[in-house]
Amino acid sequence: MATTQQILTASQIKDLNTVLPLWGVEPSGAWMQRDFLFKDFLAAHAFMSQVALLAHAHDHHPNWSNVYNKVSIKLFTHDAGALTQKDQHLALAIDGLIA
Ligand code: H2B
Repeated sequence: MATTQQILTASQIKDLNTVLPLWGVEPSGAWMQRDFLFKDFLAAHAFMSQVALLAHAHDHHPNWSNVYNKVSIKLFTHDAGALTQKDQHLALAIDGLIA
């Protein structure tokens, strides 16, 4: 996936609220996070498998946790120590998995 690791500017971070309204963005742009709720553990696990395929395709990987039917995903670019376009694009793709 040809996206850049250029750190998002302050105005791009502000725009995330419009582009990705269901994601919470840390004000300084260190990370973004969203919680996903499913009917049970198997549904949550199926979602995580789909996200794993996306992460592999994007060569970009989430920090995440799962407790039964809840999946919490935090995105940032480890190499940059901040949000980059790679995070924005992966978040959009993850949102695309949800009907
Ligand atoms: N994922 C995330 N979230 N941040 C990174 O900086 C990152 C990654 N780097 N996935 C990638 C893999 C890098 O380690 C490989 C070598 O492309």
